[in-house]
Amino acid sequence: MLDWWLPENVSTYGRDIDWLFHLIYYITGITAILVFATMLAFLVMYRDRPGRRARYTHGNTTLEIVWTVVPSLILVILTFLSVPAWSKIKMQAPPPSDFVVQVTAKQFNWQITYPGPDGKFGTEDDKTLLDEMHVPVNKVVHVNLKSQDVIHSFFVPQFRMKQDAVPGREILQWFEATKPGKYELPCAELCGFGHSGMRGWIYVHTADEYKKWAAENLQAAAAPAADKKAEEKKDATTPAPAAAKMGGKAKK
Ligand SMILES: [Cu+2]
Repeated sequence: MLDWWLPENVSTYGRDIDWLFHLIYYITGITAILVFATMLAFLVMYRDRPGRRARYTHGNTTLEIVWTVVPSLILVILTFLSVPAWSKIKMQAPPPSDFVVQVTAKQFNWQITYPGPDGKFGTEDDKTLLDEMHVPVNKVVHVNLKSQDVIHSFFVPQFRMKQDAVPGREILQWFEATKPGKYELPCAELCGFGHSGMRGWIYVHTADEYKKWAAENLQAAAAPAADKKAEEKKDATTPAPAAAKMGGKAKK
């Protein structure tokens, strides 16, 4: 019912988050309405009228116990209800995957590093992109999150995923996107003067499109610009695939 104002969910665990979000929203919304209605009723009922004298009251112990115990119980129940989603997304080991990307946050960019053809990070053939990540759809992606300077926050609203990047730590976060598209990756932690401009994009491709993109942008052979130009000439007659149009700003 409230879905119209949340960004579209395109993540496997998004429903678990949305369900909790809506539950908490309804509970706090109904509570707010009850509190304000009572307050308005009391304003009218106990307004000043000629001949009416103020009455001194010591309060009502039963009522005070009730309005302390009930909200406490609700909070405890909400905690227990959120445990499954929290442990699935943050506590348990993520679903196994051979797709690992390194994300290093810095003022004010996301540096996305792919291991390159050898599948290992920290080697010559690593490929680093600035502010863009490309992943296949329906694939568990492991993100190794680091920060070069201050605390940043890796946030993809459509994935219902948010994780702080903390200097000195390497934090493993994961997601599985369920729909191809281009999704915003803003920094959700006030990290300095350029914070508001710190954003990247996550391109979720179909399996085929991703293969094409990876072949063009991640393979060692993809680097020389001269080869690329020759290829473009060859391909000039056929329409360029969507993945190629999205392109990659390779850093090295
Ligand atoms: Cu930031």
